[in-house]
Amino acid sequence: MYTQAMDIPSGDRDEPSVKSDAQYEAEFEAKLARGDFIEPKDWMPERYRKTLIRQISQHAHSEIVGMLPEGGWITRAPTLERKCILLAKVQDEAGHGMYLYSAAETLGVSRDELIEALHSGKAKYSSIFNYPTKTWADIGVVGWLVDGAAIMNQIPLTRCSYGPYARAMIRVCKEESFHQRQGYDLLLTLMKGSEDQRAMVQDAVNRWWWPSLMMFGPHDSESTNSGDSMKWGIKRISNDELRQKFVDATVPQAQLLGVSLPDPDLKVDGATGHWTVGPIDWSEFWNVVNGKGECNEERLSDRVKAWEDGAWVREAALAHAQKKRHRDCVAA
Ligand code: BYC
Repeated sequence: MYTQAMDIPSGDRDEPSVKSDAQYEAEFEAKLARGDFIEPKDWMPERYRKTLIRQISQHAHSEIVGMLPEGGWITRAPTLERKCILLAKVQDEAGHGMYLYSAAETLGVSRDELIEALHSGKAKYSSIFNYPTKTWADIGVVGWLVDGAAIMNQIPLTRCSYGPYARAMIRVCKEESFHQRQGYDLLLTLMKGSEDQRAMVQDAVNRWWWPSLMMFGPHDSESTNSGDSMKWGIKRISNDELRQKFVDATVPQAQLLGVSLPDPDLKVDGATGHWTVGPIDWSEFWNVVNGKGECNEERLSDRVKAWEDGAWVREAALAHAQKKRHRDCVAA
């Protein structure tokens, strides 16, 4: 229903062509080597297309499911200003989901297929959104750490080899930057408040620190998709390198805020100057990714309910578009 009908490159090309697959492949490789974008109508290897659909759609689902943990706090924000900020942030996430679904559609998959995969539990979305937001401080910590990790991961994606994904990321990153700053600002305010408010911030940091580090995905040695994705310029920086950049950027922010990070092994490596962290609990990560996190079931059922409750909006939009098309035809 929402698919942008586009010509997409495929193995069975419409026009008779004198080029062999090897020539197409060589052109594709040459474009990557020059740093040119691959665009929707360009020839691309089937595995490149599938990898992009997988990553972009998982990313889109994450933005959409990511509205849920924060959305529930809009009515409970403590001031009008905080409510406006949170409302704007959650709406931004919806917009990110829409750009990303559109980018995935340019690869020849329909939005209906993608949404069906999410709602049936087949598709993955970021592990981070299967944790509960228990207090108002969680909203600050989600902005600071979760959006902070998201920016670290997404900035290199603005240079990804697939044009529509890279261009979508430029706007997304600008908005994520506002999201991160509003979270940090919220926390700075709470830290200037009462003893209880400071304790609430520390408790939220204790719960979100490790899941935020897991957002970057498994260690490079365990990352099944990285080899191809790095070769094709979809990923520019590895999971572990991005995680390290995030830790190095975040530890001084925690110090400024006046919170401790829940890792007894956290220390500066004298030789490299980097902050090193203790071991990550990958069994927890895989448990959450495989549907057994604290909120997996709730997130999916809330998402399906939101989709079903919104059916009348989609029907009304379609009826309006049909009426307009009919009027335009009559007028022409
Ligand atoms: N959660 O080979 P790997 C946001 C899966 S939204 C769940 O390293 P890849 C925000 C991975 O899919 C933030 N699954 O994978 C929104 C793969 O399984 P499959 C979302 C994960 O793709 C609202 C397997 O583990 N950001 O910021 O090379 C409010 C092996 O991993 C996760 C994006 O989606 C995970 N954390 O690298 C606030 C960014 N990590 O698919 C904030 C775009 C890994 O083979 N995505 N897996 O079955 C990426 O950059 C990459 O997909 C990842 C993973 C770095 C996440």
